[in-house]
Amino acid sequence: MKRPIALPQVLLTVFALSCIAPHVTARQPNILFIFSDDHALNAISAYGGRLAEVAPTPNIDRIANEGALFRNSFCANSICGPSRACILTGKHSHKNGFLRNTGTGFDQSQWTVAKSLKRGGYQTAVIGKWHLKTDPVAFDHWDILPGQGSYYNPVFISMDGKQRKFEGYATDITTDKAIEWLDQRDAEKPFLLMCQHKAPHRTFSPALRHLGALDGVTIPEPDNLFDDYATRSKTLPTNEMEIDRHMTWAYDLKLRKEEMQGVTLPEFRSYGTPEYNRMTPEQKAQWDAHFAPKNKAFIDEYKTGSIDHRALVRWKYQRYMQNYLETVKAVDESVGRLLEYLDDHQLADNTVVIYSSDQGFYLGEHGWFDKRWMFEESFTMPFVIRWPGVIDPGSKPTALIQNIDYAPTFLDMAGLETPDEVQGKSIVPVLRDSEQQIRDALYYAYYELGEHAVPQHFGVRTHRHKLFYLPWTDEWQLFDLVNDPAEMRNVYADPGYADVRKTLHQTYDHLRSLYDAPSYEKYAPPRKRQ
Ligand code: SGN
Ligand code: CA
Repeated sequence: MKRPIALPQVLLTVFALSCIAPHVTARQPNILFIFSDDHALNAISAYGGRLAEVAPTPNIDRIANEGALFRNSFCANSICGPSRACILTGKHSHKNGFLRNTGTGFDQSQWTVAKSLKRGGYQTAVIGKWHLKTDPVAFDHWDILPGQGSYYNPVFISMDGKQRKFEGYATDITTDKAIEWLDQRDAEKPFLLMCQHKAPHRTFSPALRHLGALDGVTIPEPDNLFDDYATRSKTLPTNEMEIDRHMTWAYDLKLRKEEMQGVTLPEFRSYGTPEYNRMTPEQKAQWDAHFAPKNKAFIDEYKTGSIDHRALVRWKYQRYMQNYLETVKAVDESVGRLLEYLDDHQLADNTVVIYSSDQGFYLGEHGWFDKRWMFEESFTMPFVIRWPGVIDPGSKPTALIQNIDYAPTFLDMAGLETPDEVQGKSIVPVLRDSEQQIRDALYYAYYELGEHAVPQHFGVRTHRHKLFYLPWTDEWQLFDLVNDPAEMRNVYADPGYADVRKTLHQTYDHLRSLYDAPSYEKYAPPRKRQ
């Protein structure tokens, strides 16, 4: 027997509807959120970086050309799970509780944007990389990769809790699944679809059809591939993310153990070849046809002793970038397929399309791969967005935006209320008028306990400057991003920057207080580092 609905519940429902109803627009837009993992701005041609010519991304660029490209788009904490938690909650890590990848899992009892959208009439789905440890809540449909997921023949976990393996390439399969979901959704309701790729995350493994796409291309190097880390934190030289010392031969650079017989290559750590081991014999044959002759040629040359240290770093950089940029190709194709689907189904006009990635990535800048740091390459998130009839095509807003802004933005688009606890701001005013600004400065906090030997740090960035603090070594860093965009010179102690330093300290204190940031000790490791 059904229980009669209790009066307080009826009142609550009426109250909830009265909160929502007045703001709901006649046609709530669909939101297609295409999200990748570790995709640097420098590897998206619309951003016009040094790789734009050798590795164009025409489909991602299409979103920018038909909508807006945000160059000043940043994360709040440059690491996977935390960035995703910031997106879902609109809050900084210390408020949503998911401070680091190694934590206990996202607390699903808290408010999320999916909860409000679902309640506000949206159908919600998330497909692909999730990485929050606890199962998605408030998604009508989910089909996710376990943890980091795999590139080849990946396993997915679906809503029945079962794990199933799919033959093929993760980026393609994630896209297939997204399209399948679009095909069977309830066309009467608006949707939020989060299509979240594993690519181009480490191990930077391309779709087999793209192997060789960059053969014969010399990929431009960044000017600071051989950074000496002078003037900056003493922790930089000990980071474990150098192409030189920490990129692994088999795992990252695709030289299999069998191919390295008879030669001792200097190696920081060996992780083997888990992706190769997942492939079918036919797939391995395709892989080998591409890599084996190149690897042999390299090993033969290495044995002659003619490759000096710098040449070796340069060889690794080329190999790394070939794989990374070839991995991006399938991501761009995924975007193309999804845009085509919207066109073919007359959905383009009422669908907001966003392409973003959980944080940026080092593509050799400072000699690095990986992310974590508040330096530009990993602090930035690509953010291109198309919303026909609202955004002027080809806009390039300069507003400082952050991943905590996505949740309030989605709600604003849908005409739904944003709870007071949310710390981010809607960027809809900027979408309507690209000259608008929504803040003067952003707050950043990184809490991991030393993976890749990157220390915790906390800072602020304005349009022109960046100040951050490293509590483990008690060091401050200050950069002038106009005079020194590559962040090679820490000017914290420069008397010429005394006034700037003072103002930035005030901004830093103000933002820490505004966001109710914790003390440095609260989330520090139990014993003092360094
Ligand atoms: C793994 C990688 C790291 C990477 C983190 C975080 N190591 O631990 O290189 O920084 O993921 O990436 S690996 O040996 O497993 O490849 S994140 O995008 O999930 O935050
Ligand atoms: Ca990531």
